[in-house]
Amino acid sequence: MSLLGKVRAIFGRSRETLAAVQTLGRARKPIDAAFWEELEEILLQADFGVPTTEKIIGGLRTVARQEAWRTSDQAIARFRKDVQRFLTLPHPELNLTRKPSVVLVVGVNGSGKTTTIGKLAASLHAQGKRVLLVAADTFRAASAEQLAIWGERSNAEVVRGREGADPSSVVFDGIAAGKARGVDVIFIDTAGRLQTKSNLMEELRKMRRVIERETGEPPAETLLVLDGTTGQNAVSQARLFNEATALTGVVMTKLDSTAKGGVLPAVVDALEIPIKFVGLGESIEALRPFDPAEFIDALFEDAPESATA
Ligand SMILES: Nc1nc2c(ncn2[C@@H]2O[C@H](COP(=O)(O)OP(=O)(O)OP(=O)(O)O)[C@@H](O)[C@H]2O)c(=O)[nH]1
Ligand SMILES: [Mg+2]
Repeated sequence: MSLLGKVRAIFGRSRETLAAVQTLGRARKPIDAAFWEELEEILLQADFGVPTTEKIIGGLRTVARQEAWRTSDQAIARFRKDVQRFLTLPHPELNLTRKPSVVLVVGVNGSGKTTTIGKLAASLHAQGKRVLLVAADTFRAASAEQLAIWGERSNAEVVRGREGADPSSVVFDGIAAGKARGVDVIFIDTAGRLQTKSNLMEELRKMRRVIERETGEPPAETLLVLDGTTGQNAVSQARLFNEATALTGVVMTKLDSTAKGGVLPAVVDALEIPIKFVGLGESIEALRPFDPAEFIDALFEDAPESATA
């Protein structure tokens, strides 16, 4: 199967919910109250969430009135374009122009931070960059070990701190080592934390301040790693991590599991920060730059015709 085909197959799992949108379009139903209700129901099921669903449907209803649409296929064609436009924000690629560029990686427990760093490090190494991984997760000894394994796989260097050390001191050491060695990119791996624990969020602010002080600038990138299968809680995570750390991008992982597609537009709508990468599996190559057009095509393409019969 081609890589694009594979991406389609993977994203396509979200279709189990979103295929219903396609079916609704194909049915060429009259555009009436029942139609809008049905569309709303489907979007809520697909994890778009209430605010994003209302925004999308509100916009569609206005255009439907203005352009005197008669049947659902017209509304659904426009819906597809609207969602793609929604997902398209400026600067979807990593901004790594400084030397060194510091990338701070944050998120809740188990969202995929360490794995994503490993995958990104491998891809940057392949592009000829010298990469350093900093294990600022000093909470568990096993996590520095896990990062070290990713360092070996991706040909990146690793700096770790003592177990229980202040994460900010490890960040300080990591940046000093990165500067001394002349690396291009420094990834800071942080411990997973609940977005509602204010002391842990304060710890992230402190790491951010150390980065600013030691490099003269905020992190080149602050990436929030979200588990795509967590549904609407991802929106709360996005908001609170953004308040604490001024995010520049989101990585949505585990889209190969049973993620519902709507969480991507919901997060982008809440933050107005681009999704930069999507995780499509556990292996080193299973990370892709996020392409809204590809995502939308995958969601809607090959939706089973038979569903309308
Ligand atoms: N299926 C799938 N699994 C993933 C993906 N990304 C990460 N994982 C798995 O999710 C689990 C947690 O990943 P980690 O990278 O350890 O997550 P973390 O955010 O660093 O976790 P903590 O440091 O404990 O907070 C591991 O088993 C990974 O292999 C993905 O895109 N797809
Ligand atoms: Mg980790």
